[in-house]
Amino acid sequence: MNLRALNAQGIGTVSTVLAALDWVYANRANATYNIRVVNLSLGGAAVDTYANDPLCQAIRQLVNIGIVVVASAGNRGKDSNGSKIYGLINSPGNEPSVVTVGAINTFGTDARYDDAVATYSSRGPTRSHRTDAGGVKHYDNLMKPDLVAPGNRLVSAQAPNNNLIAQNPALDMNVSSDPTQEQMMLSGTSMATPVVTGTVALMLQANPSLTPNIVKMSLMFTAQQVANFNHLEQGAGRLNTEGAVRLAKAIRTDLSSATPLGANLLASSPATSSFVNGEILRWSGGMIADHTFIYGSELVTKYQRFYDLGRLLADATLESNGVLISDQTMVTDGVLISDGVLISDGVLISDGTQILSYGVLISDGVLISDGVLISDGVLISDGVLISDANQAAMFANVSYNALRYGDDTSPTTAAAALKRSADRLARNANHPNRARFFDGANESILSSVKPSSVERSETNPKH
Ligand SMILES: [Ca+2]
Ligand SMILES: [Ca+2]
Repeated sequence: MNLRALNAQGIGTVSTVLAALDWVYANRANATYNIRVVNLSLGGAAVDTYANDPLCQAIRQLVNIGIVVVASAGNRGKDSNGSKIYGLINSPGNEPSVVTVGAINTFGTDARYDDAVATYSSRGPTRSHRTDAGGVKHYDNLMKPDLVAPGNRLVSAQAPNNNLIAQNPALDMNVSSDPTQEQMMLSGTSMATPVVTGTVALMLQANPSLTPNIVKMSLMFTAQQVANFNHLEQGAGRLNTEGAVRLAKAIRTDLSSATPLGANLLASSPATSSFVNGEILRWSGGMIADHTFIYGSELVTKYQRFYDLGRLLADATLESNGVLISDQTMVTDGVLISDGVLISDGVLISDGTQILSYGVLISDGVLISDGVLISDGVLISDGVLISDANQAAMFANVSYNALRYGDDTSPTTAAAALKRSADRLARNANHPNRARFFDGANESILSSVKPSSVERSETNPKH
């Protein structure tokens, strides 16, 4: 279904997107449509807390009735100088129940060990907020994105009379003289998002009984952590379609809100790694839940209360004296909460504990030593203050450039990424259980699931 929330220039308003989401809700029982997943390759500046954001509210309504909603993180991961920026996840990517997708650069190779998070892919935490009666801002500070997927220089369907092509002829791949068969190249989290949405469709085809929270957990649990990027950049890791679909097939089909906490989740036990193009992809084994990373095999071996419709993954946790602990009514004892991320007065901090298995820390890698700090309401990058008005204009430009040009995929750049990941390659090379499942070609096929290219945009619908 293509609900055309954006116009031919890739621009729409919150109200047009809301109308589309309302249409999905109104048609929820239509067996002919059988809508199970919604792709939102769009977004605008996230200002109001998700609790008050009408897009987030409309999405929550869909998720609560069993529809998976996938949204792009945004293309505002750097400023016009190329400096890394945190805290500019778009709305509705700031909604806790949505699956928020960032972009990776595959460098045009099937191999995954050279992959890197795209420089422009928006980074968490979410900075949407409410202001209390005393004028104090309270930030959502959710860890986002939830995962990342290929989104850099993807070639996919081109709508006829395409405005982007008219303005940027170099994006035209000229693969056919038939305008309805043409293809174009685009970059950005809007391209990465339908790769995840296509995977969700495959998961629900394999097991239609999955709740949105089980789908979201499975996407993250099977994701492969990308070396040298933290959770605020890559979420739980890189999409692993093979693993996610295999896990979906292994999950029981008779689960419901009547299923007791701790009951078997699996009908059969899948291996917790994947083998793709000769590489072993170790599953992350956990999931992002609002303010932390939660992990443990019981996420997939036992039914968790927060898998029910109407729950959030973050219902697994409670905050106690500024520290997140597990909610024993929601989660089994074998599920653990990373102590690498704490909450203090609403601000994400890290106690320096390693929370990614490939040696990336939040505290030493990014928020401190990169010179990127997050203070109340204002993003400070390398000591440069960016005013809100300038920020809007600058990021509109940065986002458009990301869409058109993406990141460099040259061999030199790829070689640098390869070097960073050489240790992982060494670990993977001699694994005894190597096999082929998916490769880069399959990713291209999945990306064609999205609607016609002309309608996707990172344009801010609120301006
Ligand atoms: Ca690659
Ligand atoms: Ca053409």
